Amino acid sequence: MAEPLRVLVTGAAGQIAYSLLYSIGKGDVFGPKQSLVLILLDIPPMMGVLDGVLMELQDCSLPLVSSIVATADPKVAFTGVDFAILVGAMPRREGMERADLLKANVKIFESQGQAINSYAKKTVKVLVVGNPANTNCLVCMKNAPSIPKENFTCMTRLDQNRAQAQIANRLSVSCDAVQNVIIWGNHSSTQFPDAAHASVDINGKKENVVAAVKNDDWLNGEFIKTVQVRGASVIKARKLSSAMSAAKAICDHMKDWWFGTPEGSWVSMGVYNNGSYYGIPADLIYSLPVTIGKGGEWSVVPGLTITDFAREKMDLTAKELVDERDTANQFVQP
Ligand code: NAX
Repeated sequence: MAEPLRVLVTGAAGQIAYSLLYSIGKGDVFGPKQSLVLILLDIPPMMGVLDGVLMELQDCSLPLVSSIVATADPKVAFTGVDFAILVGAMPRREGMERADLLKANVKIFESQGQAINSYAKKTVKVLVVGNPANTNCLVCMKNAPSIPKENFTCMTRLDQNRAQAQIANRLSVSCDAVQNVIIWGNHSSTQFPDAAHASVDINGKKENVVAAVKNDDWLNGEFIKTVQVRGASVIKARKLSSAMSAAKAICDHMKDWWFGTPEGSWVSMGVYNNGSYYGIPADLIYSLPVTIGKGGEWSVVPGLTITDFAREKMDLTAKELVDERDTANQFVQP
């Protein structure tokens, strides 16, 4: 079996991690032949709960897991990691202003970026899930200058999966028959779920989704809205935020980053924008369609036609990210 990979999950005592750790441990991300050291980081008050998670993971008796480390010490957690999945973040509490939330998260992601810079492998790949995911990822990346910017991504795969499922349901096909739906921008209600370039396999015949759905009003209206507010709809119904589907999306994101995307398909990830993609302002973590090679290097899908309708939506979500970045910058330690 290959040398174990060191995989860190932060927020390990939380609800997403509870589903995620089992899936990673049984091989859903790195495959059935890759052994793993699982590292679980949470904050000191959660160490009792984390101990319970550790016991349960041990009791799952997972052959791929060579050892498990549960800790509140970032140095222990980040040392030598190959992958860091940053799920833990400061949640929005009642009465909390958006700026207060950003302030608390800037602090967390500055210090985690610095820990990555000091202790992780220089080849580490980082996925930020904790919200506001795009801006947290940007802050983290900026605090780890010794790691390539391309190694930092944030998760919009849950939004992609939601969009794919909505279309599959509409066309009564299986989810994997729908490919190449794009999520542009922020993992927030300004995101733009875009089906214009997506395809669907109907009885072995590939068609463009727009042609197959035959209802532009739905695609430009209800479809977009449903995906944009899906997280809030889950909270309203469950009184808790998405966890099972978030864990599945993390696995999908990481698996594609590890194995690469299949020929002819792309996925959406929040990635660092240097200003050369689709007229999006530089210096943002913005969700784009990417293909991923076998070594994990991603490339933005080039040459897609952007309609005026799409342009407006892509710019709106970019503006929100610029505002978030500018607010976050006020709280950056000098
Ligand atoms: P929970 O509140 O259940 O768990 C979060 C855990 O993180 C807690 O155990 C907490 O103690 C820990 N934590 C807080 N600060 C930490 C730090 N500095 N270091 C290590 N651990 C820390 O939240 P959960 O439902 O698991 O959600 C986690 C995050 O994912 C939230 O920020 C949530 O908003 C975000 N989400 C992001 C999604 C995305 O698509 N990008 C979708 C799902 C989810 O809403």
